[in-house]
Amino acid sequence: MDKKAIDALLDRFETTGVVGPANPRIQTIFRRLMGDLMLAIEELDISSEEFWQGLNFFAEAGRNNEFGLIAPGVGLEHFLDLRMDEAEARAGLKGGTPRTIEGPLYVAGAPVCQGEARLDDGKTPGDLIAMSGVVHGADGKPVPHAQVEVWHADSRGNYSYFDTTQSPFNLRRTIIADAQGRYKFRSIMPLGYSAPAGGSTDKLLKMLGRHGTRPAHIHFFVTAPGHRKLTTQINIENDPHLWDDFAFGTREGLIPPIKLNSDPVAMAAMGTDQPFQELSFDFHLNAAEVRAPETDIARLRAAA
Ligand code: MBD
Ligand code: FE
Repeated sequence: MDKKAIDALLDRFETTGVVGPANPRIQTIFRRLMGDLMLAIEELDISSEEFWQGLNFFAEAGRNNEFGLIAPGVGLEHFLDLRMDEAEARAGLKGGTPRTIEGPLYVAGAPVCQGEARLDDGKTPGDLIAMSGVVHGADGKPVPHAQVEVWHADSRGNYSYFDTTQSPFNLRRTIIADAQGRYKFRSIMPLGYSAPAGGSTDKLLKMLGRHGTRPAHIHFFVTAPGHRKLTTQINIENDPHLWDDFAFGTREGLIPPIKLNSDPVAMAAMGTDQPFQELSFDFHLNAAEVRAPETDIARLRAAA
């Protein structure tokens, strides 16, 4: 079948069974994607068996609620980041902390803490970490009371809420920075997440000869009035998967040095007799009044 025959078929789809006005945006997108799919079937000579296998794969992925994981795993979520970077560059925006993918594991409604927080519930095994920094605004000055939402996996790579063995909102907090824009928290060292074994993402990645593992990371939403929302992560340096992230989330500028603090005074202040890992990372936000697409992206998210 050639392009003309496919086009004629798509014309018929737009003029058959019509009972009212179409949503023109959906109609345009639908026509394009359907036409591209038909062309791919034609040019790759996709068999009927392959077609139904593919359909069943999507159906199962839906039943497993894994499309939110497939999107980063096939690089589409990173692709959206690259498009947003380009849109911001065109709008004349430069500087600012690099964005990177949100992923599917944020949960709205975490406890709100002023200035500092303890993220772990005290019964989660893992090495103590301490992280702190300052939120800077478009003028380079600290932003008083900026909001820092933080979430990360436990030492097995699992996220609370999705892992029902963890306590509610374990390793998740909303920290309101102090009057000097400073935030700090203590928690436990995360391990990189892996796509669930035997799931749709895992099956797809295996067929592509790929693993489904991320390097250890900590997620952030940083928001402040008058500024564009920042969605980002920091990575734990030295992770073997640092530059081999199945979700393509690692970026230059998001790998702060980590150092062991063995100062007895600092250890005592943390209530521990063991040295602990320390990280410092400042966030730099961009001004809101810019002709680039919104970064506060509406999407379906879990809420406890
Ligand atoms: C994660 O923890 C994550 O951050 C992403 C982007 C995808 C899957 C799991
Ligand atoms: Fe994650």
